[in-house]
This record gives sequence, C-alpha cells and structure tokens, in this order.
Amino acid sequence: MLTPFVDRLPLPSRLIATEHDGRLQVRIRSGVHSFHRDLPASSIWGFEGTVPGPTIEAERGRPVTVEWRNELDGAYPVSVTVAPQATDADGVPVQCVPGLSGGELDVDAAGLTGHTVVHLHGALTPASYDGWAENLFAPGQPAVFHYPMEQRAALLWYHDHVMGTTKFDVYAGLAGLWIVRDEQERELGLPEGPPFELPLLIQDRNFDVDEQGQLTGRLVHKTDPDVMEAFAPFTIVNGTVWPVLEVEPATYRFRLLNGSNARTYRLVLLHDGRPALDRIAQIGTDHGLLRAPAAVPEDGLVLASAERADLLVDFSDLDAGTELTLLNTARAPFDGAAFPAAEAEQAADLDGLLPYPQVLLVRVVGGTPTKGSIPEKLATDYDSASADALSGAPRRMIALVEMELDDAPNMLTMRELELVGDDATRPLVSVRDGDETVRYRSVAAHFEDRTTFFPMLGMYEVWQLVNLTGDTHPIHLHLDPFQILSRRAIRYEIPEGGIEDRDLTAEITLERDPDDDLAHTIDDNERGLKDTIRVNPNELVEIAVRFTNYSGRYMYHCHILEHEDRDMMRPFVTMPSDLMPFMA
Ligand SMILES: [Cu+2]
Repeated sequence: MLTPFVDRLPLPSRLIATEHDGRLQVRIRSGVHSFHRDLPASSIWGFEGTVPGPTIEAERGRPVTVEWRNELDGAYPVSVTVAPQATDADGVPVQCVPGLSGGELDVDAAGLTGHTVVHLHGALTPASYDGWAENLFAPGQPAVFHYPMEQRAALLWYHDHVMGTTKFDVYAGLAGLWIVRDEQERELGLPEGPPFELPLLIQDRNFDVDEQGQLTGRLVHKTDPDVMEAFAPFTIVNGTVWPVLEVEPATYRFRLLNGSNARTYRLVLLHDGRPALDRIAQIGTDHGLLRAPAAVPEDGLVLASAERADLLVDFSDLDAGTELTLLNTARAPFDGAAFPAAEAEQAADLDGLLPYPQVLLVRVVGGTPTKGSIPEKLATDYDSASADALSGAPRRMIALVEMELDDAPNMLTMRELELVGDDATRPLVSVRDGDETVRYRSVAAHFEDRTTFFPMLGMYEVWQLVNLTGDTHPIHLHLDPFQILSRRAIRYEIPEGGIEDRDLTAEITLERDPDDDLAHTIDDNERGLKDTIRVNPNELVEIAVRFTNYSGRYMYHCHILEHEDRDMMRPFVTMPSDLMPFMA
C-alpha cells in the first residue's frame, strides 16, 4: 500500500558543537513530518521539530552544553491502542497492518502533556545530566545539561527517557544521533561527514487509516493481547519509509543505529538476489572502533534496539545503475532464531510480524571509482579485562523474568539476586554449573525496590544476565561501556507459581536444553566496547564492567522500550572507594 524505494534517503541536519563554542540549544517541539511521498503529513514530537533530530557532532575532550528547551505544545500526536484481537478477520496479525484494528484510543496516552527528559545514550555523563527517568521537565521548564565528552569516538544517540512513557515519546519522534570524534580515529583516514559518511537511523512505524482504508499519516502505536511490544510494519530510515540511497562507486561509511522501540533487525545486503555481505567490514560498535575489522555474521548483521554498527561498505567496483537492497530477516519478537541470508528475499513472514523485509535501496550512480582502504588495525586503546583484574571482582546476578498477570498485559522484570547460605529456605534460585550449585534469593524486582547494586569506581565487576523468558532482551547499562566475557546455554525449570511479584523460584543448569538450537556464540562484532548486549532465550551472558569517573544514581534496563517502561529497569549507584566505608 506504500510503494517502496521512491523517496530519497534524507540526512539529518548537522549541529557541530565546536562551531558553537560547545554551547547548543535544542528545542523540543511539536511538528509535522512526511514519512513517505504518498502519505499525508504526520504530527510528531521532535528535537528541533524534526524526525530524526539534528545529528550533534562533538570532539573528544571538548565539553558540550545543551539547553534542551522543552517547547512541546498541543496533544500527544500518536494514537495508542491495544487491539482487541491478535489477528484480524483474515487471520493476519493486526500488528502487520495499519489502523487501530478495532482498538480503542488509549485516553491516558492521549492526555500526555509533554513532560520530557533527555538521555544521551552511550555518553559518560555525570549523574545530574544523565536523564534520570523521574526527573522530568514540563514544557517551559529550563534544562541545561553538561556533557564532558571525555570519551573515545563513537556513535551515540540522544532520546527521551521518561518513566513509563519512553515508548510513546521516542515513537513520536524524540530521538537523534550524536557523533563523538577524536584524533586517534582521524589518523585512520576514515570517511568523516558527507558525502561518504552516512548516519542511518532505523526504526519501525505504523499509521492510521480512514474509513475508506486510506492511510492518514497519523502515527499509531499498536499492541495486541498476545504481544505487548509495538512491532510496526513500515521500516523507516532517517524518518523515511523504505528510502533510496544514491551512491558513487566508492567506499562508504555507514553509521547505523537501531532506534526502534522493540524490533530487532538482521540486515542482509543483496546484489542480484544474492547476499553481498563481503562488501561490508564492521569497524566499530556501540562505544566506537573495534580492535580489528570484523566480517558481518553469515546470516546478517543483527542489531537489537539501541545497538550501533560502524560499517565500511564497498561499492567501488559497481557500474552506474546497479541496485542493491538492504533487507531485514529477523522475526519479531526476536528470539535469536537463525535465517539464511541467501533466502532474504523470502523473509516476509506475517506470523513473525515481518510483513515487509525492505529497509533501503542503494543505487549506484556515475562517478570516479574510489576504493577506500580498510585499516587492518583499528583501536589500540583498550584491552580485555585481565583474569587478574576479574579474580576479585564482585559478581552480580540478574534474572530476566516475564510475569503473567490476570487482568493486564504481562510484565517484564529484572530480578536482582543475592547469594544465600545453605540454610536458606524457599523461594530460591539455584544455579548449577557442573558439580557446583550456587543459591540466590530475589531481592529486587521493580524500579522502586531498594537499590542493591553499589559499584565502586575503578573496580571491575562481573554482571551475569540470565534470561528466563522466550525472547531476546537487549540490556543497556548507563555510564561506562562493558565487554562481553561469555555467552552460555542454560536450561531451567520454574515450578507452577514460581514467579511471584518479588519472589522467584527457579532451578537453572548451565547446560544446553535438548530443545534449544541457538548457537549461543559471541559474534566478532560483539568483542568491542558495548553498552547494550543481547541476552537470548536459554542463555546466560557475562559482562565485565568498570565504572570510572562519575558517582551517582544511574539506571540499567532492557532497551525494548515497552519492557523498560514496565518494568525492566533498575537503579544502581556508583561510589568512590573512599566513601564505601560510610555506606551502611
Ligand atoms: Cu526486554
């Protein structure tokens, strides 16, 4: 119903901090936006009133001050609904089609008046400016945030982070990219700025229809009784549905972000119907450059919500007129299941809430062929945490748990687990690894439960994330980046009634479930500095994190926004070592 590949890929406007002496003003405004040539204009909330917001470009070591001016006015511009049925009269999942599918308008969402708070995802930011989800700014209230930018070059992004409504605010358009640059990266001679460095912000969106079934352009956030996340049928890149990118025969640098509420993408580049993934070298991830370029995984490049990829893509040998397509082969909700890249053209799957695999068309136009070189060595400024550094590291165990409720959609929670002795009584979580069994008790489950994580600055910690749900969760830590240590298969049993509001009973064994066919491997592109890590079903992921400079109250959470909002988010408090003796 919308024609793919007719609009050109727009590029967000650039806001270069050094040209403004590091002092920026960004207005948060209601606006209108055209998502596609054949769609009426849509009302949105956007930074500078645009979707996406301007790309802010900053230099390492040059602090940036942003006055986030909340000038939102008028009603919340998105129709929010829960469709009464998961499928329509034809058996098509309602999330694959436009319109409200018989759902009533959510009056609470319609009543939102535009409170915001901005988080700069991936930034090393003092706690006061990190965008604590409860510290909101109403329209007209001033918010001036200081970003030190003492961090390596990377693609970050800024977005709204309001407690309980991040899913609505980001969906309405409140997201933008932020690039940190530094001299180490410049020495590699990578493309910087247009035309060869292109930011690509990928999201999914849905729209309403009128009584004749014609698309109205009004944004729709739709869920259904079976699927609590909004998976929208239309993929947008930089705010345009299925755009066309014209390229010269040259090597391009794509800075990708998955900024969707919930959808995971597995991106496959096709040329003449065949995978052309060997044209792509991944040079960076969430927190910047990898140590060496990584090939794209055989099935395609997986990006869950908030994950980033820095890619060099070679079109230099292609004749004018050549077309390549970027497709998505990931079913939703994503559970890590494989899909061969060679079959990407057949990836459409209604039951998998993937009605249209299309993402982007690349068309080669004339020009002088210029093949960029791919440096063999990239980052030299970080190492893996040594066994020594990790030997005494505090270990924190977190279980990802879905709780079924009788009269409301399911609730996702993160259970912080505390070690208990042999004499502890049920309810308990046991984790068996070979001959050894460790026992825990769930001590926190909701955002407002007491804080139990107090990491000490400068000290490595090992966080263990164990997934007891059927879907992949991208877990994001605010503040410093981390490295993945391991990804291991588990099997588990939860007895009837084992998932209570706060208590949890589960027996987890570190061995493969016979029905589990996921690989549970670490992709090469995950061996860099990450701030968001996928935890697949039947999986325990271990990460090593060291908080460095800033003390205070921060958050970690699932980056599926519908999960983060309810209730997959928890606080942690970083402390300098000299204050630890004074902590009760
Ligand atoms: Cu989640």
